[in-house]
Amino acid sequence: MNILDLEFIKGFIRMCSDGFAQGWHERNGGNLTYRMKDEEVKQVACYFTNEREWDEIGTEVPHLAGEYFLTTGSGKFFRNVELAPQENIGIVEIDETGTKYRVVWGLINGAVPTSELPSHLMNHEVKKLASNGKHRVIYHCHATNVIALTFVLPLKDEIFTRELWEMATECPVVFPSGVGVVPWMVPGGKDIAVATSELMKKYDVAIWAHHGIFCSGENFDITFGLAHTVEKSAEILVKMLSMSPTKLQTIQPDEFRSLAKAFQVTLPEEFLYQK
Ligand code: 2HA
Ligand code: ZN
Repeated sequence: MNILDLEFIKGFIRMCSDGFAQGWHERNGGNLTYRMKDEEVKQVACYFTNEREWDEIGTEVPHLAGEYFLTTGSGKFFRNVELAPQENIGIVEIDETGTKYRVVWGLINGAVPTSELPSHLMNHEVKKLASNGKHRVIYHCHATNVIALTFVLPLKDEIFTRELWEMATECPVVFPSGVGVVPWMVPGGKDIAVATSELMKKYDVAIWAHHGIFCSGENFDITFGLAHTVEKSAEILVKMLSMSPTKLQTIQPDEFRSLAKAFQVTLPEEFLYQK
């Protein structure tokens, strides 16, 4: 068996390539992590090495103690993942205290996990607990139109959620809980990790002002599809605002309520305000 033939590794690599093809991963932009299933850990354990040192995560994630994650590497380019997986991605093990990690596979030649590891792990912890273990994927990308909107819309959850919902009928069905907005912050550290994980208790998507999308989901399809849907909606809004500062018509609050009923989703009333 070749480790690269395993479905979860193939799915991870495909998501990196798909994200690059969308134009969301210039240079080393963006990062992806996947919380492995127990049976997947067993399948690949024979490839693991214990030679690498334990390192500080930079935050505490006690509910992830003993878990294994597939992760993109710090400074690595998404466009290279498919060509040389072992150099650009790797598997990390979390220690029993939830404060340290070590690389057990991949990330060869001394490479290290994504600089956003604290944000990824804190959000994995929040989403694991909130979803009863179902959420496994955390994805960060530099989606162009979402970033553009953070210069012209007020950085408020209710504004971004409502504007994105209005741009495409499927949006409230794809992200019924809405989107959160994190003000501009220094990337890579504990502060942005804490701010994002607070929002992710409520949402599956957080928008980092002037930076990109941060989102969570059960599998690669759902998580990529979520980022794709948010960015598509943002693109429509950018086009609309380029044509006119105002809308001649749009989807109304009562129409969202009918949509929610028909598609059996709950849309929080806080986003269905009268304008
Ligand atoms: O360069 O996207 O947020 C990786 C990043 C940091
Ligand atoms: Zn980034």
